[in-house]
Amino acid sequence: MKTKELIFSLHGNEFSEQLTQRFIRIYTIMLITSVLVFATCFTLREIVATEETPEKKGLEDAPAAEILPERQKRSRENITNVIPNLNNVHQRLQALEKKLETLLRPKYGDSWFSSYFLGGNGRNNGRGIVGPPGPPGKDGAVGKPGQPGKSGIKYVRWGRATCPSGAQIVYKGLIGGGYYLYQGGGVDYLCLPSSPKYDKYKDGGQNSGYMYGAEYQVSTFNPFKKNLHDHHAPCVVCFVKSRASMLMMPARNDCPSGWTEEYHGYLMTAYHNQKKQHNFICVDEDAESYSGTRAKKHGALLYPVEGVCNSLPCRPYVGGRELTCAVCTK
Ligand SMILES: [Ca+2]
Repeated sequence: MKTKELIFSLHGNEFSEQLTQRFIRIYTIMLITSVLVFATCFTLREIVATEETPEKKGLEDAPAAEILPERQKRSRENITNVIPNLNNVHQRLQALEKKLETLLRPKYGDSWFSSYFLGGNGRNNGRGIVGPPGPPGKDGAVGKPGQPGKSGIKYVRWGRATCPSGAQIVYKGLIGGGYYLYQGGGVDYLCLPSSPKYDKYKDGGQNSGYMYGAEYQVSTFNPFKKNLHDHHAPCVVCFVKSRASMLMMPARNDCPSGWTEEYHGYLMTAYHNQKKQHNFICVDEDAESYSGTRAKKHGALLYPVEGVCNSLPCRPYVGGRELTCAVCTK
């Protein structure tokens, strides 16, 4: 396919429209130029005609030696008179050019005149120069509310089998831990469910890790409302849907500002001089017995926790005083 046919096939009507507009502009400028040239010629003719009136006839009768210098003098005068007229025409042409340039500048750029007659450089596929970006648009409408976020927090209420108001029971059971005379095994107290489910197993001891039920050891001092010495300790896992964080506050029986108290009670852990180590847990101040009867099996043990001076600042801490605790959510 020839180049011209290719151009027409690519641009179609748009190319034809641009060609027609350019032709009209060329025709307009040629017309204006013709009028100006005609006006100039007419002016020159009038000047020449003026020179040929009575004064010219008088010269015909004069001797040839006098006619030649006189004609040279008058020619110089004519030229001197024509120059201001030509300057006037030139100024008008410049004014017209400026007006056209002002009208066509947005489409053809700063050098429209040279581009117009010598051809543009074809930037942007002949579509003109891209203008500056417009101002930002208005803000859009507010979107629909999103889906409720997933939140909630769980905690263990040690020493109780029911959850506080506003919390759901996940499951309940009894506190388990390692044997109080063994060094090995885990150190965490666990809230074991009341009904275990087994998969593969082999009954009988195979020298494994061991899990024991936990008993309160409060014979020397019982901070609870009931006498729970040697009783198995219950526990319950609670879930609060409306809050997302949990804090176990040691040495305080209340919660920081902005936090909701779930329960408060006393810190408990393993005996300080026995081999078994355990973590500290917060047992409810109104702790209960798991089975209702005294067990005295001495598996995992739970002792109150006393502060010790010389390492803790006394005061405000008091040596030998049982430490409180609180479980808080937010
Ligand atoms: Ca004490």
